Amino acid sequence: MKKKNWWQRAVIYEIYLRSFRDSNRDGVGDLPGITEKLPYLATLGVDAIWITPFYESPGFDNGYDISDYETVDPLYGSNEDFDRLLAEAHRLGIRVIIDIVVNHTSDRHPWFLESRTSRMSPKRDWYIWQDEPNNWGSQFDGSAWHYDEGSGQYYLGLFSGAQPDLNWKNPEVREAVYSMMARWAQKGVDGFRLDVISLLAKPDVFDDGAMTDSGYGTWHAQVANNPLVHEYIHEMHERVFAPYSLMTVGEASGVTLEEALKYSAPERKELSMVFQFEHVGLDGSELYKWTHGRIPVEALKQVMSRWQLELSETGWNGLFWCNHDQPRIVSRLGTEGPLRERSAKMLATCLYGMKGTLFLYQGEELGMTNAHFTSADQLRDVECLHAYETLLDRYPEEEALSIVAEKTRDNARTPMLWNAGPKAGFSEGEPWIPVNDGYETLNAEEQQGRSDSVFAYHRELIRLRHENDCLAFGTFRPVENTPEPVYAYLREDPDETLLIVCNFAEEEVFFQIPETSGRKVLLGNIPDSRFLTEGVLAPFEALILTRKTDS
Ligand code: TEU
Repeated sequence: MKKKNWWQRAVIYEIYLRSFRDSNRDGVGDLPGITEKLPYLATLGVDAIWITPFYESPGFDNGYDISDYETVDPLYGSNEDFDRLLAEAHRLGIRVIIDIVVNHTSDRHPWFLESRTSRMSPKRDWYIWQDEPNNWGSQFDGSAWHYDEGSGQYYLGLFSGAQPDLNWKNPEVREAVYSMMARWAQKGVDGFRLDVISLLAKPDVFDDGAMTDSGYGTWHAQVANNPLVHEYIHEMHERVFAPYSLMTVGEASGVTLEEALKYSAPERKELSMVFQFEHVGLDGSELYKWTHGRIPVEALKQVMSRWQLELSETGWNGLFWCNHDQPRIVSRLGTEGPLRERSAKMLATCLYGMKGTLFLYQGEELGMTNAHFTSADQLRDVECLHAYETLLDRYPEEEALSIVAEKTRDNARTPMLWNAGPKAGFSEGEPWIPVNDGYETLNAEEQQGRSDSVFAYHRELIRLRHENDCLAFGTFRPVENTPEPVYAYLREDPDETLLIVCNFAEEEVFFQIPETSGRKVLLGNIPDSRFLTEGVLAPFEALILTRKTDS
C-alpha cells in the first residue's frame, strides 16, 4: 500500500455537535454524546471526525461566534469531556479535527469588549473600525458595518454584528490566534477545519461593492482570497501546522481553481486542502441561493471534472456533498421516493470514486433527506430567518416558506436519526429543532442490521478507499460525450484502472463504451446489473468496474 499523508485516503466524518447525540436531556447534542457514539463511527470505519465549534459562545450562529476559544461551552460539556472524547477517539483509531473560527469572534469575546471601550483602547486595532460605513451588506442581516454608540464608530462584521471581523493586519492578533491554536494542538488534536479562511485578509481601502438585490453592495470580490491571506496562512503553517503535523482544511467559498492551488500545493506550505463550493452552488449563485433552482447534472459533471483534472495532481481536493450549511444531497440530486437508498448509494459512489479527501456529513451515511419544514416556527437558523423576512416582501407566504424550506441550512441540522424510539434516539428531552418524519424506518439501527443498507454501502466504500491504491491515488480522467444523466470517469495507475459510472436519472439509460471491455464489477448499487452485458444502466445505478493491467 502506498504511504502518503494519512488524510489523503481518509474519510472524515463531520459532526454537527448540536444535533448528533444529547446525553443530558437538554435537547442539545453534546461532547459526551459524541463519545457515546464513537463505536458506531468505528464500525462505519471513518478515519477522523470533524466536530463543529464547541467553545463558549452566545450561540447567535450556533457556535460560529466564539466568546472564549479555550473553554468548552457548558451547553456542550466541559474541557474534561473534550479530553475524554479525544482520548477515546484515539483509542479507537479515530483522529479528531476541530473547527476553528478566526476570521471573526463573537461580539462578547473579551477582545472585542475591550476593543469597543474606546478609540484609545490597546485592542482597538484588533478589529476593524471606521468613521463611516460603505455599502457592504452582511451575510445574515443588513449592513456589514455596525455602529457602536459608546465609541462613535462602525465596526466590520461581514456575517453579522454579533460576529465582528478580527484585524489580521495586526501582528498581535495573529500571535494570539497562533498561540491559542498551538494549545489545542498540544492537547493532541489532529487538525483544524478553518472557517471562512479565505476572508482573513481585508483590503486597505473599503470601496463600495456591486449592488445586489438585498439593497447592499457585495464585499466578496474585495475580501475573498486577497493576496495577503496566503502570507497569513503560510505564517500559521510555520507556527502551528508544521510543528504539530496537523491536517488542515480551509473553508473557501467562491475560491477559484488558481487560488485553491495556492492554498493546497504542498510546496507553498499553507493548507492540506480547501473546501470549494462551485458544485453545490449550481442551483443558485454564490451570493443568492433562495430560489427553487436544481443543480443541472451536465454542469455538475463539468465542474467536478474540472476540479479533479486541475487540482488533484498538483494540489489536493476536499470532496463533499453535504455539510452543516447545505441541504441534504439525496433531496437535491437523488430522490426521496422508493429509490432513495439506491440514489444515495449512487451519489456516494460518484464522490468516493474521486481523488481527494472525502468528507461525510452525519446522516449522509443513512441517506437522510431534507426536513420538509411546514411552518416558519420550525426554522432555527439565523440566516434563513432573515432570508424568510426578505422573501415575504417579494412572494406570498406559502411560496416564501417553500423556498426557505428547500434551501435552509436547518435541513442539515435536524437531529441524527439513531433508532425508532422517541425522538429517534437523539434525546430523552425536547430536541432544539424538530426531528425528521419517517425515522421509524430510516435510522442507523435499522441500517446497521441490514447488509444492503446505505450504511453498509458507505462502509464498503470506506474499506475500498483504504485498501485500493488506484482509488486513493490513481489519475482522474473523465469519459467524454456521455448521455446527459450519465457521469463516467476513469481512475488510472500502472497496476489497475477503475471505471466509475453513475446514472443520475430516475430512468433507465442506454450507454455503451469501449472502456468497459475486460472489466469486472468491484462494487455496484443494484444486484443484477445489465450494464456490462447489455449497456443498460438502471435508474440511479452506479458501478465501480476494475481492470488489472497485464503483468
Ligand atoms: O460558512 C461560511 C459561508 O460562507 C456560509 O455562510 C455559506 O455561504 C452559507 O452558509 C451558505 O448558505 C461558515 C460556517 O460553515 C457557517 O456555519 C457559519 O455561519 C459562517 O461560516 C460564519 O462563521
